[in-house]
Amino acid sequence: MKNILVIGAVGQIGSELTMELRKRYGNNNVVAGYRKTEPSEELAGSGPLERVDATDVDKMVEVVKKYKIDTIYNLAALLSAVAEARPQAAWNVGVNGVYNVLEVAREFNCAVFFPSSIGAFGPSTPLDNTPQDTIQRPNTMYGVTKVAGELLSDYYYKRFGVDARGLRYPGIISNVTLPGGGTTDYAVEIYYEAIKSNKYTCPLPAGTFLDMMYMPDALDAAIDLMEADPAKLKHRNAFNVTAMSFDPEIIAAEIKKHMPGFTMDYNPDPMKKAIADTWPNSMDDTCAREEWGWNPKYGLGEMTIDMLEKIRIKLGK
Ligand code: AKB
Repeated sequence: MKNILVIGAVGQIGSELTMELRKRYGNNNVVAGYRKTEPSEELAGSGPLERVDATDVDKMVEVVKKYKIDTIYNLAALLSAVAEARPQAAWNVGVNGVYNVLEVAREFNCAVFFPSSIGAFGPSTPLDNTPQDTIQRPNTMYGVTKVAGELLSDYYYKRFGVDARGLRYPGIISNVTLPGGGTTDYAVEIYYEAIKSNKYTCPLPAGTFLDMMYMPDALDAAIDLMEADPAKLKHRNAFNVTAMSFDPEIIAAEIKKHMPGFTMDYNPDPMKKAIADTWPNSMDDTCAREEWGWNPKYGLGEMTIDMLEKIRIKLGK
């Protein structure tokens, strides 16, 4: 990877991934591509910035040529709950956009990173210790687009030799950029609300177990996979990766260890509950561990200490 384009660079993962890539590969070698939301000063001031998105092929080609791009991280997507509210837009970004990126990659010989999700599974998938290769019949538009992206990535590698690689991310927890419209967002909001008001109303019911990961591990996962020796990759794409699995009761109890007065009640959001009920309780990520050395650093305990400390500083509390 010498010249990198991040599409979706102001999003939840994209904003931190762009900064991490700049740290590792040099500020001028990582182009931040954004669409509507204005980038932060840090993002705009630290390296090249272009208004380019996955649905605009001509602009993508212009940027790829201008910066001699050899690797595209395509982080553009509508998260699961928003995708249910706007399924046509979710298809456009999540399928047409992914196709456009792969086509540009084929033409200009770029490697591609595609983030799939636990959303690529569905109600008929085994929910416990979900295998790498298993039934995928999601019943959400988000899931449909993620399965399509996984299959397109495999196809472009086999048919055209495009070096397309990807992960199935669980819920990502970060103290920098807030997620927008995901089913797993509660696991970020709970920390902010704990610090702001010492209480939280959870939109998922007790007993809803989901895989999660702290952002530093999510960034390492993407970059390590793209750096992995291709000879060792049997799957290349759509790797299950997870760092922890918990339900709302467990994360609340972890916060209470540091904030004994913290309380939580429930007001389940029917749509988020319906989506979460079809996602794995916990995934088996053995293939990622064996094929490219996936080994997360943060569990729930370490993550909670770091989240509370960083958000306190951020909110001045
Ligand atoms: C969402 O909740 O939509 C995302 C995801 C798990 O893909 N965080």
